[in-house]
Amino acid sequence: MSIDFRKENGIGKITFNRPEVLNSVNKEMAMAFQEALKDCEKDPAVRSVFITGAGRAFCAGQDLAEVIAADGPTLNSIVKDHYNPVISLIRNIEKPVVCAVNGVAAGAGANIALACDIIFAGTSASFIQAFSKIGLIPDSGGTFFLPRLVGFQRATALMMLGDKVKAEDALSMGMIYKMVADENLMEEALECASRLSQMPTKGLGYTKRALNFSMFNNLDDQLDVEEDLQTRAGKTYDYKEGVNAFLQKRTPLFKGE
Ligand code: T3D
Repeated sequence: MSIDFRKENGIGKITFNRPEVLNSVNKEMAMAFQEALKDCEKDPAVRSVFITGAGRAFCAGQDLAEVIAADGPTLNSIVKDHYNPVISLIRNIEKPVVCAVNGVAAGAGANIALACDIIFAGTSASFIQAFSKIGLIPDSGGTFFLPRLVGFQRATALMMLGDKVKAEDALSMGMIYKMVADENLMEEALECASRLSQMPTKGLGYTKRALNFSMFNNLDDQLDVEEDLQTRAGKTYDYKEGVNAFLQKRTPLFKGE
């Protein structure tokens, strides 16, 4: 199976599983990834999503052997049908998506990571906007997320030059949330996904929605978004539980409702 997908303890755990080709993405894998994300979106028992790669890489982007195959998908279909739905799903699932970048993340693989809510990377991980080296433009939301994460100038240079960014540099640029020793990466990133899965899922989902809007809203529009979503958050079970638990000096038990 090109994707290992399991649901455990409130976490939808997705592992890219083509290690022999550094988890590069072919059609089958793209579709399986989309199905797993849709399952996570629909299933109320899943309260956080975790994405990582098997073997020594996170994901080397598009499977380049597939694009030269006579019966392979067209470039247009690869972007429209494989990657765009993946990025839309990651951003629109109203649950936190944590990723653990365990090695190289190149091309679409780098940009799939950048679309996630919280990015952990192992010390030996790296990020490469590999597209320019083969005459392509960055896709999978890269031109949207990277300039917002690291600034326009750095994003332009990284995308034009295709230089490898080591995890420590990605951290100092603000591209990722945390760098963790390779041997502790899975434990720490999963711990984060587990913690999030016990938190008020609706509130986290509304937070994500507000952050999505903040990418293009002006302040007045964003204040309206906050007013609306705060009103909704205030109607959730978990809000009442959080306030009651605080006043009763006990640990809250959130249900994600
Ligand atoms: O038509 C379209 O392409 C549209 C889609 C665009 C989206 C994109 O993602 S475009 C960008 C595609 N990705 C790349 O250009 C990255 C290609 N890979 C690399 O540059 C290098 O493999 C890495 C820098 C990622 C890692 O280098 P290294 O030296 O650690 O490993 P390696 O020896 O290059 O790779 C190991 C194996 O994985 C090797 O196979 P082999 O020789 O052991 O049989 C290699 O061919 C395979 N592999 C790595 N990346 C890909 C791949 N096979 C197919 N597609 C790949 N992307």
